[in-house]
Amino acid sequence: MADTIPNPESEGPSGGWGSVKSIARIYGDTRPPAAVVETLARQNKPGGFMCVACAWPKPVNYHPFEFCENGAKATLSDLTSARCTPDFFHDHSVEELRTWKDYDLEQTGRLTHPLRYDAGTDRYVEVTWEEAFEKIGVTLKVLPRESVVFYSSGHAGLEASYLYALLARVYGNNNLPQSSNMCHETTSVGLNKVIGSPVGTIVWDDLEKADAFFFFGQNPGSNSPRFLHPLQEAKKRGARIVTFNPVVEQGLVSFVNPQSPVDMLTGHETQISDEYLQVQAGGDIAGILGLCKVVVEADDKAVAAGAARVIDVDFINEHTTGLETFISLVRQTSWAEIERESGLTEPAIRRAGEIYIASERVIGVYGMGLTQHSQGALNVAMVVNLLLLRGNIGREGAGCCPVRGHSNVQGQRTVGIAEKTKLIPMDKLKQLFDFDPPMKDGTTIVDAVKGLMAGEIKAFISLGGNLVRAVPEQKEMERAWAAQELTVVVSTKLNRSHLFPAKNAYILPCLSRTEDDTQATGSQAVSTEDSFSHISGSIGKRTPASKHLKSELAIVTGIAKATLEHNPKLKWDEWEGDYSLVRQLIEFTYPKDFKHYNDRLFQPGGFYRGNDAHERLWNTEEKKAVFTTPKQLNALSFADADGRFRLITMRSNDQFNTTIYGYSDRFRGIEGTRDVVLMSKSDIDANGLVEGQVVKLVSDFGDGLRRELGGLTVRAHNLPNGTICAYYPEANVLNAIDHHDELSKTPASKAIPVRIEV
Ligand SMILES: Nc1nc2c(c(=O)[nH]1)N[C@H]1C(S)=C(S)[C@@H](COP(=O)(O)OP(=O)(O)OC[C@H]3O[C@@H](n4cnc5c(=O)[nH]c(N)nc54)[C@H](O)[C@@H]3O)O[C@H]1N2
Ligand SMILES: Nc1nc2c(c(=O)[nH]1)N[C@H]1C(S)=C(S)[C@@H](COP(=O)(O)OP(=O)(O)OC[C@H]3O[C@@H](n4cnc5c(=O)[nH]c(N)nc54)[C@H](O)[C@@H]3O)O[C@H]1N2
Ligand SMILES: [Mo]
Repeated sequence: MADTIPNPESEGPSGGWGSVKSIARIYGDTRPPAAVVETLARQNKPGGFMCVACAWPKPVNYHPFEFCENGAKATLSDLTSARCTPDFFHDHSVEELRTWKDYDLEQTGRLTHPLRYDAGTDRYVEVTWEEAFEKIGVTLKVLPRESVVFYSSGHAGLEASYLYALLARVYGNNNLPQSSNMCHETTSVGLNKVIGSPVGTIVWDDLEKADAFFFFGQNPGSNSPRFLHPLQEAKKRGARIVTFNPVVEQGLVSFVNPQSPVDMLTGHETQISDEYLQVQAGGDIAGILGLCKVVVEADDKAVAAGAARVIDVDFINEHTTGLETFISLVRQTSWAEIERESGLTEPAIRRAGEIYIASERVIGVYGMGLTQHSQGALNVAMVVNLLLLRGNIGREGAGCCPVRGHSNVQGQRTVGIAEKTKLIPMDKLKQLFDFDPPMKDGTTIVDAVKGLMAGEIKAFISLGGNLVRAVPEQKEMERAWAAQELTVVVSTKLNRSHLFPAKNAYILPCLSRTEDDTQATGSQAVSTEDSFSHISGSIGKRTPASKHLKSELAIVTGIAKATLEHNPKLKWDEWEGDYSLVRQLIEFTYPKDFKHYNDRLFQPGGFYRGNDAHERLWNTEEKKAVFTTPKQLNALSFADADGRFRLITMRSNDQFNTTIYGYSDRFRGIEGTRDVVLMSKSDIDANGLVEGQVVKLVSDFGDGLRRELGGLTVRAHNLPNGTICAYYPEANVLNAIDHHDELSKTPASKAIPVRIEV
């Protein structure tokens, strides 16, 4: 057992009464109608609706309330009684709204009417759907095809997403970047490179059989709280948990199950992590190399003693390539180098390594703490190296578990929202719809932002999201966004991306997944894919927030009809009237993944679309799983220098990305403000600062551009020296667009080089 982890800042364990209070506060704030409990009870169950927040899987044997603090907040915020109407926009100019905080924009409530920007009055005004679609179509028709981007955030269901990708391709490009370009693109590209799977390899049963979980840079307590239930169960049966994270995250320390009356009454806490390694930001490559060194040393001893091998020799011989060069680097690298680059001690890494060796079945879990770095793909490859050493992929109770963000972010990629043409069965599309699909790769988010800044991108359609607020280079992005010919944002709530309108700008308000979606043939279901590649149907029952809302699918078909030339194979009206026809198209396009799609839509726990790596079939170039020899020992693109810090941009449990529900980060003990910079006490002292002092962070990327964020109060926090934290999205102004994962171009949001100015 690890020493007790000092976490004086936290208000107590994650889950528990704190989470109930925190949900109740949103409930109070957002005043949902009385049937809200009934709605929450239907969340994530067969025949119910699938959570609008994250992509954590839905178990077959669900709890009475299969939702968490995070999901409940997202649902309640969709069910708010507050309405953001044309009258509101009459009262507030866009210039004025730009001075509002993200939280205040969110509080205006659900958007109710389609809106058009009127430059003369600097206001959004009501517009009919017919006029909006027609004007959007007119503008799109004359623009060069390459200059238009079709962005999506991972909310929309598989049906709308499939048609959205089709719209872009028939229009004439593959410019289909997605929020995962800022998130798990490192997985889509990096994991795919080494095991031939762009997604995680485990399923629910594996969670129940694992002997150990190794967490790298993923924070289940805030970001996927339903994960804490299987973790709690795992602890009860004696599984071990090891965490690599610079920040002591409460959900990885202890948990009181808010779904368990006994736990709630007795305050019974489950200790989560057996070992908590506060690696410095960007230090995981060295840290994991250290774990591998422990394994290799133990294996050498076993060989010398004629004992059973520690590495899985049979698996490695049959299934992998690259072990020798990797192992020789492991042997060459000294513990002194590992300690320096990871910020961890050899004994701490040894204790974690011993747990790895002692555990028959291990799951490697990771999130943004690994993916959002300059060498994010190398981080991911290192987790795979560790797992491969003992055959921990493609075996019961073992595997690789990247935890996805948005509820359908993985699924949107599965059904064609992708900028890379090699991922798309273009021949099938040609056959189905009788057109010549564009064969040139489309743009990633990084390239789209650069294209915007260069004036090459003229129009952005956004199916959800808040791109202007979510990307690096925010100040420049706001200017470039507004300089376009056309912006169309399909949204449920007002956000900052709406406040930099292009010459022609539209806000198109859509239904939430909790709401009834009635079309020509009756009430429609949609579907989503979770982090374990299971697909579940979802039916909303709530009365829509406004009678003027359209479903995301109907908005896509509306734009398509107004923009594309007539083609009898494109039956937008029929598809809009009956979503099961779209599911048939998806099944035809992706027969292996979506067999009997309509029949299996409501299978409890969702239906599994399979994963070759789970079966030890490796779709890599080498047709094997690949050991990667790291070319450097940290995940950074810059060297340490005096006064330079590695800035982590962090999320609280009181936000969902750019949506800020409140100012209570209770797990970290930060209340009433987000304008803080967290530092270790010794860094505060060493830099001549005092707690409570207000400072400015300045980008130290080295390209000569001045990027700064002021007004941040210094707070002492339990952190490794050299690593500091500030909140995302506020801190996005500090990141440079060229600071991204080398392989996948995912912005490096977790170790931004900065200096502190007073
Ligand atoms: N409540 C809530 N839930 C969410 C979201 C939200 O904003 N709020 N967002 C959703 C989305 S889109 C996503 S992608 C997921 C994100 O969920 P996560 O993947 O958990 O993302 P983060 O919280 O950004 O970062 C995860 C952890 O990485 C740690 N970390 C930072 N740098 C490093 C490093 O160099 N090494 C290591 N080992 N750790 C590091 C941070 O301290 C943090 O605890 O959550 C989803 N769920
Ligand atoms: N510095 C820094 N930057 C980051 C990150 C980080 O950790 N640090 N994380 C990155 C990550 S992981 C991600 S995923 C991106 C997120 O980037 P985005 O996905 O673009 O942003 P969100 O904040 O999730 O989008 C919120 C908006 O979506 C709309 N919305 C909500 N529900 C629905 C719906 O059902 N349908 C539609 N059409 N719209 C809806 C609402 O209008 C809301 O304002 O940000 C990235 N940026
Ligand atoms: Mo994400």
